[in-house]
Amino acid sequence: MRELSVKTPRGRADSARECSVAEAMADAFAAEGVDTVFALMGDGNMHFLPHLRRRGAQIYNVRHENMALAMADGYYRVTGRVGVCSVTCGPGLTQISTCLMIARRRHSAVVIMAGDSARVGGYGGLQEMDQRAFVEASGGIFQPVRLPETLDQDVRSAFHSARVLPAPVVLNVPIDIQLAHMPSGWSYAPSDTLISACGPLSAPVDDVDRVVELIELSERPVILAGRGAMDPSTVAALEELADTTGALLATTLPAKGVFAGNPFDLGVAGGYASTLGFRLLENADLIVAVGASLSYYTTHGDRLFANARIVHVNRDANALVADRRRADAMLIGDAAATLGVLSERLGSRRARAVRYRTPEIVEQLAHDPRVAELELFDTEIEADTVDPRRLAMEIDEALPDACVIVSCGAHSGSFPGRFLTGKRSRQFIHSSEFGAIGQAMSTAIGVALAHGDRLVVAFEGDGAAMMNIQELDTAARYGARILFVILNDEAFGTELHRLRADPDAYELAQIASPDFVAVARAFGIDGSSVRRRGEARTGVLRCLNGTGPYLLDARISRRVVNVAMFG
Ligand SMILES: Cc1ncc(C[n+]2csc(CCOP(=O)(O)OP(=O)(O)O)c2C)c(N)n1
Ligand SMILES: [Mg+2]
Repeated sequence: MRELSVKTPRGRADSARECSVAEAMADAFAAEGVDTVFALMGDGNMHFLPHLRRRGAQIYNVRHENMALAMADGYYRVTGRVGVCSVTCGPGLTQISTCLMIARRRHSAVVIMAGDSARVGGYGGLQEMDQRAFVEASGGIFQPVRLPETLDQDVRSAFHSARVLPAPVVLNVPIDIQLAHMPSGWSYAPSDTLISACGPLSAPVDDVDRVVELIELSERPVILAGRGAMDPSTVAALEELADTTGALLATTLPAKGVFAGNPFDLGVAGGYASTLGFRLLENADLIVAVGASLSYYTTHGDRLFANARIVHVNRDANALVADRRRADAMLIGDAAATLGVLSERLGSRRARAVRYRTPEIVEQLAHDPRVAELELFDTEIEADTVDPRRLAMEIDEALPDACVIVSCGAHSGSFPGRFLTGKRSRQFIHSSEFGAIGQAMSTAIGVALAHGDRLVVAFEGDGAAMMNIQELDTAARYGARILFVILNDEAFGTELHRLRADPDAYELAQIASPDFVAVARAFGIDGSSVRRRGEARTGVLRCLNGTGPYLLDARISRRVVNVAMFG
């Protein structure tokens, strides 16, 4: 006798009916609010996914497991909701190792439902392996479903860990457990019922007073906003704090644009800083980093802030551990609440508000830094290619302010990073954590499928594009609203520029690329190539007039060198 499962108003799932563990697990996922899953099917998850689909979830069939995880990660990054993907056992799981490590480094909340071989027997052990060892070596948290009786605890624990750490969690479910019967009368309470609501956390007043003292001593303070300080009220509080302390403003790459239009904004800190921004950051004597972990990228491999005192405002007391940074003071608390106390303690001691805002610096900041950057390499470029800096600027002008930019790493990734302008309504997602290439297009698909209303623009090098080109098919099938821009120098540009002095090596780094427009068309995606000025703009407008994905194959010059990498 089968009864329908019941979802209570709090999302709790209960069932008195007979069902398999796979089916009950689908109830549990639905109770967690999972309505989107990026998946590639096999023995290990084919008993589960149809049940979840019957409960209303959208299952996106993806072409490679690693990219299913990249999409779930992209989904998390724009929604803040746990991203979910699903892979089969053995070879399905081993495909995801790179994106698992990336999700760990990004602190992304993702749950990966992975099948595992039956504990006894099953295809003579064909796909058996030590999945725990593999997951843990790849940076994932391993959460097994141990027994039907522990399903509720195990699933809840997976979602809870993903959310609070945040981190990628592999929910590992042996096939024989999936097919077993659930004990009658089971119930599921979702992970958010474990987290009791608590008010905003503010740092202790003594710690705040120490920071007031450091601000008082400073001549050239900079307030740096990171991913944890992007909500508009925190941004407003930071701008006010900067006004009253004479500080300049800067952001990490993910927070690029949150201070757009503020005359004291020096832009992004790190390798993608403008020349002026870099100099101002090098000369700063105090950095107040709010919701920013001062990573390798932000400090440009520790080359920035060497002479500055460092104050951290971060909710996470562990924010510094991973990135080896010292802190002269640390305020552990929510940005908005802590800034409120800081502003109160600063009180009337606000007279010296000029500090880093000398007339000379304010005048320099008024100029578009990209103009000076263009002069750095005023070089003749090859016929039928475009300057990647001007390409980014041309695309920038044609794009609406409110869009999401997903950029690659490698040599060409710096051009969108430096030459697209930040806007308050524009979000930047960088995809090269763990130094891995081949992520941007797939991350962008997860972003677009989560966020149908805003155009997503994905920048990917030609070499990286060939690592996830099959996902153009996924973008086409689901009509993802993405402008793919291939930064095509027909080379592993990073290596090419490094090896320039060695003719053999230089040749080895050159790889002729396919006609990406023809490839896109074969997948059902419209596109055009860019070999001259103006063609990018036409392509963007065609994309904006359409409804689905569009691809630009931009043949970029090899003569324009990324100063962040080789300057
Ligand atoms: C997964 C992975 N494989 C290889 C590398 C080494 N690598 C770094 S940059 C690069 C070149 C990538 O070429 P492309 O995407 O065309 O970007 P470009 O450097 O030309 O801008 C390679 C192969 C890497 N970082 N990650
Ligand atoms: Mg290339």
